[in-house]
Amino acid sequence: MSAVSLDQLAASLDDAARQRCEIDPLTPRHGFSLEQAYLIQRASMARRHARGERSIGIKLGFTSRAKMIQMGVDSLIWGWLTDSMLYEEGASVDLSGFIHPRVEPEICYLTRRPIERPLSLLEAGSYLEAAAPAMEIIDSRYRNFKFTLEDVVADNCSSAGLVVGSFTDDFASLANRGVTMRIDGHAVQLGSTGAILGNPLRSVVQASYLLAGAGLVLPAGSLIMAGAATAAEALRPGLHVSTDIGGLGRVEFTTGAAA
Ligand code: OOG
Ligand code: MG
Repeated sequence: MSAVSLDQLAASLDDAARQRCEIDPLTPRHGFSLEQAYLIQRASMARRHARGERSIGIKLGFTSRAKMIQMGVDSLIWGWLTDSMLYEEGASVDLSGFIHPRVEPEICYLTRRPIERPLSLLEAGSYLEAAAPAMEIIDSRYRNFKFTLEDVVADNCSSAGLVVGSFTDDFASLANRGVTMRIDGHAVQLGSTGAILGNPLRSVVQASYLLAGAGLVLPAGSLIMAGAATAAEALRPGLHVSTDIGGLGRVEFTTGAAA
């Protein structure tokens, strides 16, 4: 770790996100540990909270092999979601707020009880209220979307946006459902919910372990994004994007016209 403080690294990532300006990965110059990366993530969230943003839940990353392979990393990670990242289903998303956004198909869970300890797979369902088809809009603050595991954790796991469809409380059997993401009607990613840790409910189990390890409690009414089932696709203006998930239905949004 160089003389630059974790707070300064958090500030450079936060500024990059606000100015929509990509930066070089931090680890080659500042070499920090995974533990320090989560401290940088927390410090960058503190800056968002100071500006009035509110946490609405968490996201898991790299819960599928497709994502690990696409990004060249091999460990599960987690980050924070805030109210400013949430887009209405069907929204027109203005891409000028992003650097080089990508979209990926996900499942979003809504918690019913506070998650305050590690949960088993059998217990996890009773901590949830509902599930919805969702898409995450990720946007790395790093040049060319290239990073190490520590870099991406420090960057709040590329969190930038999420679009969540209608919730259903009938989410008990989502272990092996088809996932189709379409851009302008063309299927661009096909997969299965089974690609997410074999069963997306395992993302909730993993989240419970990660939260407990960090000494945190996730309040009832929080969102948990389970992680992408497939690789991500680049976004550009003027697109219609949809994802269909068996048992959950469709979620869609458009990207605003080019300026
Ligand atoms: C990191 C975020 C990974 C997922 O669903 O696997 C992620 C990235 O790909 O930039 O959100
Ligand atoms: Mg994701």
